[in-house]
Amino acid sequence: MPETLVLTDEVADAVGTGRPVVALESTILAHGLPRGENRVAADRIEDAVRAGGAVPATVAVLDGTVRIGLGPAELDRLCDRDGIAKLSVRDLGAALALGVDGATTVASTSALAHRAGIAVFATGGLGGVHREAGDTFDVSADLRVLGRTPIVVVCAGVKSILDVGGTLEYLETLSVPVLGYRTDRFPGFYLSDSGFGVPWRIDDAAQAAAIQVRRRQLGLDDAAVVVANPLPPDRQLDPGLHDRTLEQGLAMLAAESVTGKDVTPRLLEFFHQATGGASLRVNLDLVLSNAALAAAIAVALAQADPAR
Ligand code: PSU
Ligand code: MN
Repeated sequence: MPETLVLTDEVADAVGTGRPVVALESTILAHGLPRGENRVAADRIEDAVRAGGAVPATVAVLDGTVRIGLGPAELDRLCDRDGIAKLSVRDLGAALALGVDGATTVASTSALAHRAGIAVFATGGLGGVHREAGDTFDVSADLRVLGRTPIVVVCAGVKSILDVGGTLEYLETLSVPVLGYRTDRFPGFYLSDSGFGVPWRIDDAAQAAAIQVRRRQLGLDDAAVVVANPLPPDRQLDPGLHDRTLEQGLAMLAAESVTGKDVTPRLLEFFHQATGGASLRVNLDLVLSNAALAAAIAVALAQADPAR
């Protein structure tokens, strides 16, 4: 039998000696960013983690093996090829048994990173409750998996295409804490403020680490901690452009009957085209910012709880 979980030597060494590691997802590379841009972004995101003093570990499935940490050739393969599957947790068994290549979502990256001993994960935006969820039952698997996976996830909130209030209610039901980083507002991915507040505000990485340490001490850390990190308002997508594009994008999804796991990639692509690349710049900006903050939290957590 092949190994199921393969760590690079660098990641295995860092995990084994308690040094800071940040997991990164691959769906944003393979399905969230356009070809060409995605490969450049992959390096820049890893560089942002390294600059913050942590080891990056991009997660994917290659030839039916879970890889925790990817080299340049593997990132090329993920970013440049057709036929990379989008793998949530439910897809992992099939992907491994059938030997496919696939990118991991927030749900599957969190679950796999935790199994590899990694405590912090950076992404762009979480999946959530879709606007028509009452009829379609489209609630991202990200939420349920975060409800049972002890990892700190740094994100820029959830995409504005979602039912943001419904998503926050669902996270409350799952006992997933949501911490606003230097803000009282829950970010809306492209927008600095989704229109909803957060239950807790933190002002530095050490506070995020302290919260996770206290949860561990209580034995109540079975769910993830979401750290919501907004872009500053002067770097967000222009709200007027955002609202127009969202309306057109939702109409496009309905007209083309896009459903299921194709919704998120199609809408991101639509935004990137309809805004003439403005949303792409914002998307990259927020992922880099999240990677840097995740590195700072991983460093603080390694200092605060070296025993783990
Ligand atoms: N946010 C982004 N780009 C993405 C995603 C989120 O900026 O590509 C991906 C993440 O991998 C997330 C997934 O887990 O979309 C959610 O997909 P769905 O809505 O089908 O659950
Ligand atoms: Mn969905």
